[in-house]
Amino acid sequence: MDPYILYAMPGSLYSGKARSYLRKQRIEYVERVPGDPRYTDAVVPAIGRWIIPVLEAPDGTLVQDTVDIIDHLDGQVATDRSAYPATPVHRAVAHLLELFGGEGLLRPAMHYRWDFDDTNVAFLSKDFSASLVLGGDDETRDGVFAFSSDRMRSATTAFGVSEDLMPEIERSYEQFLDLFDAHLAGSPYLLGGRPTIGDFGFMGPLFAHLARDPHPSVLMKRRAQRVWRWVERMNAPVLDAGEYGDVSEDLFADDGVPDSLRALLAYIGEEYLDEAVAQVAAVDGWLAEHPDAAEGDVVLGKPNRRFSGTTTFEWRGRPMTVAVVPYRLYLIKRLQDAVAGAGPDAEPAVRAVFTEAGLDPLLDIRPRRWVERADNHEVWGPLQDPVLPS
Ligand SMILES: N[C@@H](CCC(=O)N[C@@H](CS)C(=O)NCC(=O)O)C(=O)O
Repeated sequence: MDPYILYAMPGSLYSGKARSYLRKQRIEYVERVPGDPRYTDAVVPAIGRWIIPVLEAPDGTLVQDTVDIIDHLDGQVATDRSAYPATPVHRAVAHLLELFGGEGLLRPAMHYRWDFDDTNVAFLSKDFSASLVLGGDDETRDGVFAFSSDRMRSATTAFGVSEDLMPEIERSYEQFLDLFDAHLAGSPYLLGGRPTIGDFGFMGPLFAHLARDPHPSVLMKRRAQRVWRWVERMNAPVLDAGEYGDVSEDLFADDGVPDSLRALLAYIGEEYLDEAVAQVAAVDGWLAEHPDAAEGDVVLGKPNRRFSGTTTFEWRGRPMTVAVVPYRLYLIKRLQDAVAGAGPDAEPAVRAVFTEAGLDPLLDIRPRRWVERADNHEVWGPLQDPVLPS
């Protein structure tokens, strides 16, 4: 059988999530960069936008989006190696961690990549252009980096980075490192002895930006050695947990959540709940103003439109304005679907853990249309009664 192909690049946030999954599951794959003509000639026209990662299966099927890539592959691995925990609390927590990792940690990832040019930019320039152009002279490469980095730099403000809030963003990230590092004292992965979608969600920002770019990599190594080791472990095709001794690959016993993980969840409740709620409310507001948007329509009309305006919420006692990203609703819906799928008997245990962390509103909030996915695009779901904070 031909191997899978992952169109990706080392410095790309979401590529790190998909690559880690392929490696941890020991799936044979080769990686191609977006500078490869096959990406431009075949993948972009088929997917309808420039986006990475994209997985090409041996039968030629193209799968875009890390959630769908993991789903596509996870159906083929042994149940006891699935990235989706079988028990309800772990499963819901894994969805929440995937959301926070891929979307919530974007802010420190962007800040530490683009606001430290003295230490970062020489590396970034070579690293980006090596994947974006195959061959080419230095002048071409520098031009490609200038173009792509301008876009990404301006995206930092879309994710809430401003001069004013930078010190607080750094304090918040340092607190995150301390909590995650403390949790890793007890287990090699977030939910115990093997990685779940929560770990893969964390891996995007923590690998591509925060462990790899020069400035934040030193911070992580100095402040949170266990987190740095977790990143290394998440790229290894073996357990890579020697420092834990004779550790089992099971998740925590009895669907349990240790105190160190409860502390991390409480941090996510403090840091991210208001933002997530504001995103859902803002997408609902957009839908109220666009009653023509119908079930199955591509969200915002074009697959490469990612933002539906801005929203402002209170973060650490200060107003923060960010872009509204409808895609996040896809992740929140999947969290709620996982809880519903576990059945009414399982719900109280999930709710207790979420309530303790102040995250229970995420179990109930609902816009008038969810974001779903079809044919590698985000599409609107059916109309429903919204449930929003008053
Ligand atoms: N939801 C997507 C996000 C993928 C994504 O945003 N990838 C970035 C690179 S890390 C990208 O291709 N950005 C291109 C652009 O925004 O134009 C996933 O999980 O795969």
